[in-house]
Amino acid sequence: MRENEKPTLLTRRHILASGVAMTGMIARAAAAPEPRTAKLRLTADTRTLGVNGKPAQVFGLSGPNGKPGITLSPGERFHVDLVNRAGTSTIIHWHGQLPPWRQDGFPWPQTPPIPAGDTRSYDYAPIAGTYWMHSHQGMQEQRLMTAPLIVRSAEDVHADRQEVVLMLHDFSFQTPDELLAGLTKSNGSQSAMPKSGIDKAMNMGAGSVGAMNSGAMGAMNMASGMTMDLNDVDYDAFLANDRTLADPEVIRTEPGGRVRLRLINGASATQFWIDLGALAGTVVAVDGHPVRPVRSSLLPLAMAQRVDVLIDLPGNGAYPIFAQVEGKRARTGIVLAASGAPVSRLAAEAGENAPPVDLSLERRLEAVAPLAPRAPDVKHRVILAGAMAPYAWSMNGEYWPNVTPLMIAHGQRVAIEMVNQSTMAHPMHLHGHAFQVVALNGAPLGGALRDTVLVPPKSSVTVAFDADNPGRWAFHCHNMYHQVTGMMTEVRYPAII
Ligand SMILES: [Cu+2]
Repeated sequence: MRENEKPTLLTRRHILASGVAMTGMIARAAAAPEPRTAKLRLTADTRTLGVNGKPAQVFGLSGPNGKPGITLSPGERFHVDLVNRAGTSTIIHWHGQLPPWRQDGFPWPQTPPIPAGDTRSYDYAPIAGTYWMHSHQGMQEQRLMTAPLIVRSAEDVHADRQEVVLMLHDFSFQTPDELLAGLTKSNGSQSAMPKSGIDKAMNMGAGSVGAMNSGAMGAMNMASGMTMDLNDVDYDAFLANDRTLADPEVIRTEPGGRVRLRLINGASATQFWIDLGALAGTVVAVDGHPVRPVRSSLLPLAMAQRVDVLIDLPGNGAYPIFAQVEGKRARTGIVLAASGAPVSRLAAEAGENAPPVDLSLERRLEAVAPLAPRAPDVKHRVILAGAMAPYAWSMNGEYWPNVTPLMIAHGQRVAIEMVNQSTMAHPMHLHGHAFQVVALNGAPLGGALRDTVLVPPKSSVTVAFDADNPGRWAFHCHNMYHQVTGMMTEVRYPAII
């Protein structure tokens, strides 16, 4: 692990003089007094992944060391050349980061996608925490154009703990176009068809929840016996760091050591329950932002969300970290194992279906650095609607790109109430701002700072933020099939050209 390596001290002059050839050495200089100034290279590419014993062509984003994504040291700028070798145009969004809007990686007319073969440069001051990056072009995210973006804090560097990143994906051998055609039935074919809305409806009043429920279920949903929809797509596999449970990643740990587990849900249309099994976890951050510690071993993780968990390993054993798909028995995961500890084969399915991902954790979260108390200057109410048939999803009755921007002005305190009138949960993501969760179903809350919040069926969630980053910002559902069928709008400051 990086923190166990001997720091390499380099002066600014050395770094500048040595240029790109020094990048590898500089990358290990975690404790150096001067932040790195060299540019990092990030390559968007294609790769072959083995899934269920078969090869699959997918996209990838590899950093300077050839591994997925980028890890930055404390104080280091996000100074990156993004090289497009994907064979098609692309644009990469730095999910949850707060760059100037033209560096956000969204295909606005002012910031078009990067043509195949071209390079685009980025340079901004990142915020520390667990973030990720993904394509915002077409349906490339569905084909795994995603990677971790980890910005380490000074505390991370000095703490005596191992850092482990666990990134989740859903995977299908069908193309995103085929999956979407099945959902919208636009191809008229039955062969590439995901489950119908009726087949996959899960009656919440029928006691069909698994052992994981243990009081975590949203009471409103239980009480109403409402039918809700889960898992639009039937995936062929669920991946943890690109691997299934048939051949999971085994991360060797120190006996009795401490781990900071950085979990990222990079799936296109799947939500998970993180199950730490025998291990006790302490949640210390969500979506990169510190929260007051919450003890839990069972953590809901909506699409695009992250959660950081501190885990004290009890001894010399091997400890699986499972991620179980909501409404299903299917799961994926990794293993934390002391060196030499035998790792037994793990069943690909849990004993019972997991319940729907809910707000049970959200309710318990408190930001370490909440917004200053202040009444909102502007309130927007956004109705989330849609259905499985016809398959289309909207915000305030509008379908992207035919939308009316939500206008805000620099310096305002903004509140957005999201009211979900549909029977499906929507993980809602706002670009360019960290918001605080301030009410759940109208009940006030001094909740977490985040960039993505789940709005369960027939529920409302209110978030607030300070308008401090002028530009054009996407605001959308992070279920990729909801987004591409319309569930996206714009939050806009005046006088942006
Ligand atoms: Cu949605």
